[in-house]
Amino acid sequence: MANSAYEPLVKEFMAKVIAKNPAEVEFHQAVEEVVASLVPYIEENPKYKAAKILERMVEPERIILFRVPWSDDKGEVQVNKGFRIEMNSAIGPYKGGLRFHPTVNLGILKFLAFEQVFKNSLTTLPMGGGKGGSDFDPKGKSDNEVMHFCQSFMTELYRHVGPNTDVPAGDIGVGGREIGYLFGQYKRLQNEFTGVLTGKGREWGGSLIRPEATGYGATYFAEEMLKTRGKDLAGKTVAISGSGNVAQFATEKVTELGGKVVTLSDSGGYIYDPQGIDKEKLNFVMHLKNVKRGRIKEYASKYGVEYFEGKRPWGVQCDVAMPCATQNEINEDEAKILIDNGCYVVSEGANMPSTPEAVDVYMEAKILYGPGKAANAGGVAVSGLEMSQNSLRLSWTREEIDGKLHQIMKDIHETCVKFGKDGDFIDYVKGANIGGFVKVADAMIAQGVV
Ligand code: NDP
Ligand code: 2IT
Repeated sequence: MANSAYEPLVKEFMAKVIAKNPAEVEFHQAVEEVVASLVPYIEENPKYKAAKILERMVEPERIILFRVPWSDDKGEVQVNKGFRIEMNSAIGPYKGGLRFHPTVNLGILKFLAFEQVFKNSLTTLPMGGGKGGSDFDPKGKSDNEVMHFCQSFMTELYRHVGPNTDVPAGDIGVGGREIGYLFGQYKRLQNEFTGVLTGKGREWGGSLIRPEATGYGATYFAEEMLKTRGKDLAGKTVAISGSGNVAQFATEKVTELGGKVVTLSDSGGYIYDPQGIDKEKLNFVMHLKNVKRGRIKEYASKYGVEYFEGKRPWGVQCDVAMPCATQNEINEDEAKILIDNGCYVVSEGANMPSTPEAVDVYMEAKILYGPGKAANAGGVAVSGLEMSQNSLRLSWTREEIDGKLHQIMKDIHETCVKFGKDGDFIDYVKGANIGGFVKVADAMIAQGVV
């Protein structure tokens, strides 16, 4: 992926990162992609080299690791790992989600925290980057167990976070229910009602449109990319993976803009509905996933469509693909199949869903490829707006927030074009990486060696 003249520099930098952070493969992957974009830019702007900005950016400012003991409904003691990566606070308090999933480990959270720094900078709002979570699996747990886990998690985390220090939010396995339990425990321990988390309920400091923001934002980003070719989403066939928060609201917005969403998935497999997942069917999915906490397979029996067990949806015919589940969910072969089937837009709702080899396939085919740190920045952008509303002790209307979200996604697209345009082709990876880097790097230089 690196410009060949700079490859030795990228390799040399990566050798050090790998030696210092062994076994953190997702972190290496995320860093390498960014470094490949940034090395040429830094060579042209030696002030960043002299200040060792990249070397500093790959080292988290602070990592908090802790034990999370809790007891389940049978009274049995359970122990999980707790993490918070405070990656970079050059342009604002640490900001980023919490992920509760059995696969969570240090390398995965460091990749997410690293990406978050660039993403948050791209939103134009004053937020640094962080990420956290646990290897706790909310699946199959009762509400009572989830509450006890969240209370234990916050009993340690509360001393490290705060509205001007570090403001967590949701991610995989952390939605409105978990944010509620975490907030309740923070308030109790700190004796303070404050904007320490985003994604809160509307009645207690949450922002309208925050649940919708990531999926809506990734759809607005797809629409902006399409516009560069004089097109829009109307009449387009869209393959979406996942069926959680991001996938649900991407489906809603794509459908509203006239597109037809034909797939959704979960870790069990995917459903293919060639008629399209309309409003009524989406309501069924929302109830199934958010209330019943069931499996996407049930959609197939309810609507008489096909379910593909253990498979991902990238083999279907589509114009647009929106991976909205997890990292590395599109590999090289799947990227080739997508393109062979006519797909020419990939807008990533998930973080790093495409492997580096898949990204190479997109670049080679010169499709419209919006990487996660640009395309899914709408979620954290509205988190930033939630923080502003909490500070002002005011709430803005749905229309105001959706309008601001839409404008932010247009601005992020514009930034990607500014830094990534290469003749007729827009390299959104390069654009997002350089566009996200500059503000953070300049702030770091201004603040001295810290
Ligand atoms: P949810 O927990 O609401 O949904 C996650 C979905 O992805 C579920 O359908 C889940 O299936 C599926 N999934 C998760 N892990 C895997 C896996 N290892 N293999 C296959 N399927 C998997 O999470 P979100 O919708 O919030 O997050 C989805 C993605 O979007 C993540 O990459 C997240 O980092 C990213 N993101 C989220 C933002 C937000 O605001 N929530 C903001 C920006 C990015 P199952 O239920 O079977 O596990
Ligand atoms: O990956 C992400 O941007 C998120 N999970 C949302 C972070 C946030 O603070 O809203």
